[in-house]
Amino acid sequence: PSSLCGTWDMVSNVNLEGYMITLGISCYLRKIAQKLKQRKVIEQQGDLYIIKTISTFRNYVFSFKVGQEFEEFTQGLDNRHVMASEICSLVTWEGNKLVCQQIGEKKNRGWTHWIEEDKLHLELYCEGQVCKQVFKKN
Ligand code: RET
Repeated sequence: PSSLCGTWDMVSNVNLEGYMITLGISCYLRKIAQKLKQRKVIEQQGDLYIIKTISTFRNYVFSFKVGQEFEEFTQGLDNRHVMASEICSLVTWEGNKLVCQQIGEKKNRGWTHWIEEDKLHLELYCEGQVCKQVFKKN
């Protein structure tokens, strides 16, 4: 599959609001997050992936190895923690899609990244809410 690596600028962002509500993110933070043009920087160092969500307000960075469970702390988002494995995340390839399941307190939470027509697509989902984002190469 084509590489996800690179710097990607947001072109569309549908239903971030619904996704953030299911995560219990405050109204104040949701209003800020809505207005941000996010940038996604995806890097690969050997089998380690680093995904950076960059904005003028706050960044969210995490890293993982495909196929290896990892503990995630969604700092600055909904601040769910790893202690007692509240969230345990696992990223795998499903065909050309990079798929993450975030197993924890929230049901049916995760995301999927893939490339389609030179665009980076990201679907974020949680408890029936789906946020759909598209990024173009910077
Ligand atoms: C920002 C700004 C501060 C408030 C919120 C944000 C949301 C970030 C999200 C990032 C998700 C990243 C994922 C990447 C997967 O590859 C923009 C940091 C709420 C929802 C899942």
